[in-house]
Amino acid sequence: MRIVVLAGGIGGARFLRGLKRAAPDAEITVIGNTGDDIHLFGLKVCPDLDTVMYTLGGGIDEEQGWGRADETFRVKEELGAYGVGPEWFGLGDRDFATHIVRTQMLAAGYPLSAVTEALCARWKPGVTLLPMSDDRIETHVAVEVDGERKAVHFQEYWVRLRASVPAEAVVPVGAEQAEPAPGVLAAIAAADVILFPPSNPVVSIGTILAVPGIREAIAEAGVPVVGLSPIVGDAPVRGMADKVLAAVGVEATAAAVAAHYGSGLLDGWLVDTVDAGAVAEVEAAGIRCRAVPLMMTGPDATAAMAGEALALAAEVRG
Ligand code: FO1
Repeated sequence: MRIVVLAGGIGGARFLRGLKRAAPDAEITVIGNTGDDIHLFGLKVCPDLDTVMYTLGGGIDEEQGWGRADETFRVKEELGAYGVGPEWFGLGDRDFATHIVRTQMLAAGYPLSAVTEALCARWKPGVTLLPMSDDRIETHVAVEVDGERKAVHFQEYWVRLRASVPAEAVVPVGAEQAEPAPGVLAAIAAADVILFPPSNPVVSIGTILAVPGIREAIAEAGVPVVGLSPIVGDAPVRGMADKVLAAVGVEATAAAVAAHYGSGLLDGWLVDTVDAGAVAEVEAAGIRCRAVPLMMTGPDATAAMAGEALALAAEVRG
């Protein structure tokens, strides 16, 4: 079975670990979000691609959900000693190697998709990891700070500001001129199932869908598209999805996120058991809905969730 998964950072990566357990024989292609990418110290950092690669490759800092395990920060400290920032983005020594290799391959003319393939040759994530695009796309957030309205890079909003100020707008800069990376549309066309894991619906999955051609390809794929709510009990499970959902005028509820994707895209939607009351509302929107445990409390729970998503896809297929 060929499964295509649109993934952001931590939530998507953890879900993928469960999906690999639930469907060990499946051919999984991950379309990774690159809107979180940031250029720091002359290096290109791809947080969501790296989080998937490290999580599935066994190198992730499990407790943080991002960055490498057993990390040290000597280079960051030395940069700080030179007064070279930003100090608010924690790049570790092991992680720096990934960004150095990526940046020198990009400088040699390799597209991001080829670079990602090369990095994955080391990590062997057990999935095909494709960036959503080889073109530069960076999410910026319009905020009002000290009475001044400005656009900050997503990472500054997320990490330095901790999403403590309302996001007035979220803009994937460059998306309109971008193209899907090689293999992305082909993977969607060849898929038997397409899954939206509990990643951020605005800055992760929303950004992937903003690449011209991807949303249309999924809508026209003619195969079950099933999503899992990142919102449980009217609050995001992790991260601050509610902050960016507000920016796009979407309530932080499991039903509102399903409606946000829409029945033109979604065939099925999993909500957590605490949101069982939302099932009727989602079904009324033309999206098949089931209430199952959605807390990724460990590998067994995550594998069970992934199994439920595949079961709903089978039910939708009929
Ligand atoms: N998140 C933080 O909250 N603080 C950090 O200092 C931080 C550093 C960092 C470095 C590399 C990387 O790949 C991810 C990092 N993240 C950090 C997480 C990152 O902001 C998020 O994973 C995504 O951008 C949102 O999904």
